[in-house]
Amino acid sequence: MRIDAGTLRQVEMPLKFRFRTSFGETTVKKFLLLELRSGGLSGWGECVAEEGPFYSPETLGTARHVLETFLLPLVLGSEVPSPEEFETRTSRVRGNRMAKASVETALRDLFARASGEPLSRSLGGTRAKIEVGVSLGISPTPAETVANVRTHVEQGYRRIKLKIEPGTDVDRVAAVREAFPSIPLTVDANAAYSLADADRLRALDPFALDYIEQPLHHEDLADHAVLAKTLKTPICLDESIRSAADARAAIALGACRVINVKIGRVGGHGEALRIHELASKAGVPLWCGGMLEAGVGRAHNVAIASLAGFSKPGDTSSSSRYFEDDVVTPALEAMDGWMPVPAGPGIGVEIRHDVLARRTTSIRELRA
Ligand code: OSB
Ligand code: MG
Repeated sequence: MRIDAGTLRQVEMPLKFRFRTSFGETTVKKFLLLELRSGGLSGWGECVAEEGPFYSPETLGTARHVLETFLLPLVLGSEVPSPEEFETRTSRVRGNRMAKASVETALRDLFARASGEPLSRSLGGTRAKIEVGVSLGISPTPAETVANVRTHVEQGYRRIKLKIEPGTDVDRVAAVREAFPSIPLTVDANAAYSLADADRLRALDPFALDYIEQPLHHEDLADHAVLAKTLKTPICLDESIRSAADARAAIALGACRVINVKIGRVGGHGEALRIHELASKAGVPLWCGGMLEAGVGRAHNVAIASLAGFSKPGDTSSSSRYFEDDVVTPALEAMDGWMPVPAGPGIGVEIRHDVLARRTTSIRELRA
């Protein structure tokens, strides 16, 4: 397809809740939204880079710079025979995976729309609905944590994940376990611990967590492998897995038994598919993580999570949990913990230009 033109917007949407993690707090979701046009069709990609370099080294500013200077010129005004061709053209650009993923996902949407096929099917997805859980930020007290869990259990979410940090961990998990003895429960430390805290992490073993997500430093596979030997609870890696090569190394070292796949963190659907292939062969279950995405990013997550290897509930909860109104229609909503996979062409949702116009804070038209 010839990529005729595009639009790069910055969009800002207030969150309905404060989302606190071990690395910071978010109250307004700010993101870049990329539209690529070919003939009469548009393909959409959402960049998940955050304002500051705290979850990942990328930011809104670096992503914009890399997109405008290095990535978009390789597709605008050019014949792009396949989404994979974008990966080939940009293979000498290192890192900057969230920036890359926003183009790659927009191309995947565009190509799937052109063939009239749901993106889920073109990626090899087999499920008509996906099982979803919810990621709950750190609350001020154990009692508030339990109340928040109760709300989401009542809404049918099929796994609850609690954000933790050193000192705000065992008390929360103990309180939630006491109130809900048998719900699937996990924790996510966002790399806030070190091996010196191993006793604190082992103190979580009695609570039958499905896994502990990213306890240690984002670059330290070796320490995760050491920790894994002394923990009963399986380790799931998030930040540490930036590519299929990272996934292969982590599995070979015994650093994790579960992987959280985020399309942005790994650079696009293509790399997510390579992780899916190797993890499936190794018998390592996957689940689809989230970055508080708005509708476009959420729809891409739902598409990849429809593949068989995504066998645990993901963080792709209902849009209405996060936002008053979303930039796509129909909004992506779970029912009783199951999210339907859209059956229409591409990501299967349409842009709400009224909402987009209200929420756009900058706009740049892109031409060859
Ligand atoms: O570590 O999974 C994470 C959000 C922003 C950055 C990192 C993470 C998260 C979440 C939220 O856990 C998942 C979601 O609801 O989108
Ligand atoms: Mg995480």
